[in-house]
Amino acid sequence: MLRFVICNSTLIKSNKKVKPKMLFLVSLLIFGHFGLNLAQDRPQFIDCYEGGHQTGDEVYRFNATIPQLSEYGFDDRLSSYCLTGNWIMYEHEFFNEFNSSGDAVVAFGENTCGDLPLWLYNEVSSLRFYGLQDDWNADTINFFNREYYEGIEYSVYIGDDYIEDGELVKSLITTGCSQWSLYNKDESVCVCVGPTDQDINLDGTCDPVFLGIEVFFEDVYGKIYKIRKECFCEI
Ligand SMILES: [Ca+2]
Repeated sequence: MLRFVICNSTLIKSNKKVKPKMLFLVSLLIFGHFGLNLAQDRPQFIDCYEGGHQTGDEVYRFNATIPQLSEYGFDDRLSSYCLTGNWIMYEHEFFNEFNSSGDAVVAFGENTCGDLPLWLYNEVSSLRFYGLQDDWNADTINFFNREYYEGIEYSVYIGDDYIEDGELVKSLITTGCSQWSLYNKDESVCVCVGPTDQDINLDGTCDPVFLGIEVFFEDVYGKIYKIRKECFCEI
């Protein structure tokens, strides 16, 4: 039985079996950047440190999806980070796709730093961003083939489109402030996802929205066929 807890802007999921499975969302957006120019591009990067509180002899900067940190000699070495953008750090290689009991940490923000929770210290083996690389606040919807944003991120959409493999979608993340309409093939089902007006931050940005489709949208689970930017579903 999974536990799914949302406290303020911190999201924790854990599976209390022999090896706990946890997902930890750190919101780092709230303070300190109210004066930003919203038109400014915000490329995504993550600086990885071996020691806590951004210490250690070397800093590894990544700005791309890294399925195997071992290729960079940094497997199971990450303890703290500084980043801009939307990043997920996974316990196992290939984004936990082949390990159903893997842990993961989600962190997002602008030029912000943090330490991993102790249960992921020196355990991270893969990492990736979601959304657009060159502007982490751009409007996107991102689909994953496993619950909790693990496995293959096989689709990123920025506008209206059709999806061929909707049955594979197990979870999704939206970035930016747009909502999205998800339809089944005959459009008899329509579900809107994404932030609401109440979710807009003081600086005009929106935090990512994380959704497990099986949990939240049973009607459209396994049947997503069409995507439209903005919400067109009748309430
Ligand atoms: Ca590992």
